[in-house]
Amino acid sequence: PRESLAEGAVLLVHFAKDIETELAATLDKLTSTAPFRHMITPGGFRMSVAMSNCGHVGWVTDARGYRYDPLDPETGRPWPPLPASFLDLAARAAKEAGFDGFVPDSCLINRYEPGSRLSLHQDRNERDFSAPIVSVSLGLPATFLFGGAQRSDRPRRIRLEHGDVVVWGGPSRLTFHGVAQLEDGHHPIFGGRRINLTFRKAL
Ligand code: MD3
Ligand code: FE
Repeated sequence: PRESLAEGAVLLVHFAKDIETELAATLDKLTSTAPFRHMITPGGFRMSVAMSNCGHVGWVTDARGYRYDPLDPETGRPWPPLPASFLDLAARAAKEAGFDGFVPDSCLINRYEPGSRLSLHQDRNERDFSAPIVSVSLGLPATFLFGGAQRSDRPRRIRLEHGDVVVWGGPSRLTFHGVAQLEDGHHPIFGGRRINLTFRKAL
């Protein structure tokens, strides 16, 4: 089932569920190579969401600012490559939403624990806003905050569950968004956590 959230934004309900075991195993491998870490914002705050990346470049933040970096600052090594199963999932989801030929070069892996949140922001560190962003939710459910073109626009609350995939493109690409504080819970595969994969064409 698919649900239109706004112009250019499509929710593909439970789209990734049939490959949950593959995704979980792949995530364990990736994050043993490039471990989750809590990054620091340019303003000096530690993010409550732990992050890692795979792909040609990874999204990082530190005292120098936000950027895409080909090297993991923690290890000094390149990020692990995007696994074929990830590329395939992102391309299939984008196609389903009308973005044929989507080839991401970066995947940000976000890990939420109870109490973790992501405040309202825009994704604007990418070079080409005509490419969509594909996001995959795994594990505990979350309340996604979907705002407007202005930070002051009151956000809608959208429940995102295990296996849900959202494609954000066109007029939705630069909307303000965030994630409400994660509630406690237990998921049979991911335990007391939520993982979000965000596929982007950064370069
Ligand atoms: C709507 N992550 O990493 S993914 C992020 O659940 C981020 O971890 C959230 O926002 C998470 O930057 C939400 C959904 C998402 C991603 C990008 C968007 C929604 C978006 C860009 C434009 C509009
Ligand atoms: Fe974002």
